[in-house]
Order: sequence, then C-alpha cells, then structure tokens
Amino acid sequence: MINFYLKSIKNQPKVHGSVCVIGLGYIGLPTAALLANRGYNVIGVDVNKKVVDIINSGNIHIKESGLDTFVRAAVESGRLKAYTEPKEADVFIIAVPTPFHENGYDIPTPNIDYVISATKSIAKYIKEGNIVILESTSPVGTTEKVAEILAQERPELFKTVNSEGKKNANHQSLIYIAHCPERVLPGKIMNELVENDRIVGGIDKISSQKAASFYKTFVSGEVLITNSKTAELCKLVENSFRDVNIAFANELSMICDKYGIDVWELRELANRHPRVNILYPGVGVGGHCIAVDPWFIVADAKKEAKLIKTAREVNNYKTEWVIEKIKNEALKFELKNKRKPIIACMGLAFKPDIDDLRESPALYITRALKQDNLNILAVEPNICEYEEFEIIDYTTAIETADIIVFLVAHKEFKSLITNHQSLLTNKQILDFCGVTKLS
Ligand code: SAJ
Repeated sequence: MINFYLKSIKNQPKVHGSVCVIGLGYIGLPTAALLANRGYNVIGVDVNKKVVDIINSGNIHIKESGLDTFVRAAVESGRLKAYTEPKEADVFIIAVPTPFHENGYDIPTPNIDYVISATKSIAKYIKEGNIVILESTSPVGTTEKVAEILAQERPELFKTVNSEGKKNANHQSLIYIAHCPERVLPGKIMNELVENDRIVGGIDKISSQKAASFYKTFVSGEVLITNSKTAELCKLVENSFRDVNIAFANELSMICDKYGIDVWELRELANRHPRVNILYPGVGVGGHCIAVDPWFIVADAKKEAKLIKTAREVNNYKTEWVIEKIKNEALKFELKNKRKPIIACMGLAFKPDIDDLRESPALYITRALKQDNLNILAVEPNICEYEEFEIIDYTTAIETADIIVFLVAHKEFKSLITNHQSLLTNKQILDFCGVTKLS
C-alpha cells in the first residue's frame, strides 16, 4: 500500500500551498509526511528539539508501520521540514496531545492546555483566508475555544463581514476553523489516514466546506460535513462504543469463570445469532484512545453518561481481576510444590502484533506480579529490549516456566499453539486473551 500510494501520487492532480502541522507525534508526523508526499510544502512543528532534529535527518522517533518510508521520502523531496516554532502557511493543523489533568479531579478530566498553547503559538502567523484545523481528540466545545482564543489574539481576523466584505451581523471571520478528528488505528495509520472516511465540523458552514475541500485532496474515503461540536462528540462516541462493547465481553468472561463456562465457546455460539456480535474479552483495554476518550464524555456529562462510565470501570476492573487470578494460581502452586512458580507473562503490548506499550494492561499486570515478588519472565516478541524487564525469547520462557499466562494474542503465540503443542505439555496455562481458542 505504502509504495503504491507513493507511486500513485504522481498521477493525482497537483496540489498547491503549504501546511503547518503543530505536534509531530503519532498523528501529526504521519499526517505531515503524507501531505508532503502528496505535494504540499509542510512545516512540521514540535516543541522538542530532539524530535525536530531526528525528522530533519529523515528518521522517525515513533514506531509505526510504513511511517519511515513516508518520512524519508518527504524529507528527501524537501517538502517536509521540521522546526520548533510555527511559520506562515495556508492551512494549520493542530495535532497535540490532550491528556488528563494530573490531580484534583475525582473523574479523569481532559486537559486542553496543549491545544490552547498550540493555538496561541500559531496566532501571529495566521492570515486572512487560512484554514485552522484541530485534529486532537477533544472535549465538546474545544474548537469553539480555539476560535475564541484566535479572536482574542487576532481580533482583526474576526471582523463581522458579509459576502461583499461589509460589516453586518453574520459574524463570519476572515479565517476558517474546523475540527477533523483523527480516527486511525495504531499499526495501520498510513493506510487509514488515506482510506478512512473523515468527519469535518466547522465553527460555521463555510469553515466546514473549506476544511473538507482540503481533506478531499488527500483522503480517498468520504469526507462528511457537520458542525464542530458534533464532530468532537462523534470521535469520543466511536471510542466509547468500542469500550462499552469490550466491557460487555470482559464482564461475560468473569461471569463465565464463575460458572466454569468457556467464554470463547459461549461467544462463538451467541454470535451465531444474526444480530449478536460480541467482541473479544481480554486483560483490559489499553492504548491511548479507547481507555481515555470515554472519560472526556463522562467528565462533562456526569449525570448522563452512566453506561459509558460503568464500561470504563468494568474494563479497568478486568485487569485487577486477572492479577488476582494469577496470584491465586501462583499461591496454589507454591502450597503444592513448596516453591514459588516461574510465571511466563506472554505479551506486554496493548494489543496483538504491535510493539506499543502505551497504557498497556499486559504491562501493568506483569509489573504488578513483579512488585508482588513473583518470579516472572517477560515475553514480548515485538520488542527486543525494555528497561524494566529482561525480555525473554518465548520458546525459552515456555521451557523454563511453570505457569504460562497468555496476556496478548500475538501471532507468534497462536502459531506456537498450532505448531509446537508439545512445548506446552505439563505446563499450567492461563489464557486470558483466547490465544489457545482463536485460530
Ligand atoms: N480490545 C479488546 N477486545 C476487542 C477489541 C479490542 O480487549 O475485541 C482491546 C485491545 O486489546 C486494546 C484496546 O482494546 O487493548 C484498544 O484496541 P483497539 O484495536 O480496539 O483500538 P485502538 O486503541 O488501537 O484504536 C482506536 C480505534 N477506534 C475504534 O476502533 C473505534 C481507532 O480507529 C482510533 O483512531 C483510535 O482508537 C484513536 O486514536 O482514537
């Protein structure tokens, strides 16, 4: 796909203009590289000088399939240059993190300080006719906040004008501001940036249209127009939908355990109903999106978002439940064998077949077991080294361990089950991710 996209660009209509991308992380850098390969002159901005230097040398500071090829091509073409300060451009894209506030809140509450400072940082470079797009996942109302800040910093760009440019009550600004949430799946970012449908919500109709025209120059999916608040909530709802459905699967797994029922068999059978589609239970929900975004709704709609909040709690509880299960099995082993077991923790990443450890429940579990003085062997086939644990090759770990705990359904583990069953004979297996059940 990547080489195909790079080659196919030559046949696409030429684009003109420049784009300034603020924040060169998991979304900003792939977007900047894609736009540069599409033909835009891209100014990539990051506050971290190290990141800027790495990118300008044609390299990358994050891992994502195909990203290295895109960035190298973009930098070599001279159309992607990174800086620590913004510059003038036709389009500004804000793709900075929106973490939680550190403390002082009973419910995890989004902190939009980076969005605010990014907005302030571009204010002096914005000119009449520019498009400002917020891509960061944001609580409802953030795009309007961006507009407010720009109006304070550059009031002359917010003169009330009508189509003839004369003062009237339409309150249109001379720039266009919209939210276009990123919706790409880590591991498939380069494909999904191009192929996914995009939602574009402007602070007014003309902003939506202008921003949508820009996305149509590099997105092959549909570009759908709405207002900024709907676009903001749409992104949060997509991830909450998934979280709620995973919570259902996780809750089922605990109910099944109580009755000694195999949840994987139950799931298969229930999913034969034409209108049932239960997701996979696991060790909890990780990554920087699904475990985070639902709180953006709950923090602001405390009374209304009861189901969304409960789903978050169920998914978090599932991780603690897994830890307790493993500890109980370790204790039983110790009572029987008069020594502590060696436990192989199979998988550290937050989901199968990636090396991303962000908010990973598998990593959290492995850490918790180690802190409880259990003998653990950390296995992660997608990572060679990790500061906290020695990473052990999975065949060695299986040979050495007494208890094998499958935390992530990596393809290596599935093939181990299929092709090397004998290695697992006489081992106690705890499978929390269905690796022994899924083909
Ligand atoms: N998981 C389960 N059971 C399942 C599916 C997933 O336990 O049946 C777990 C995974 O193991 C992982 C977590 O959920 O720990 C999240 O993984 P994921 O693959 O569902 O999603 P992410 O976090 O990698 O990416 C999501 C995507 N959102 C949706 O699918 C609705 C992606 O499209 C978003 O762009 C991304 O969040 C984001 O950036 O918001």
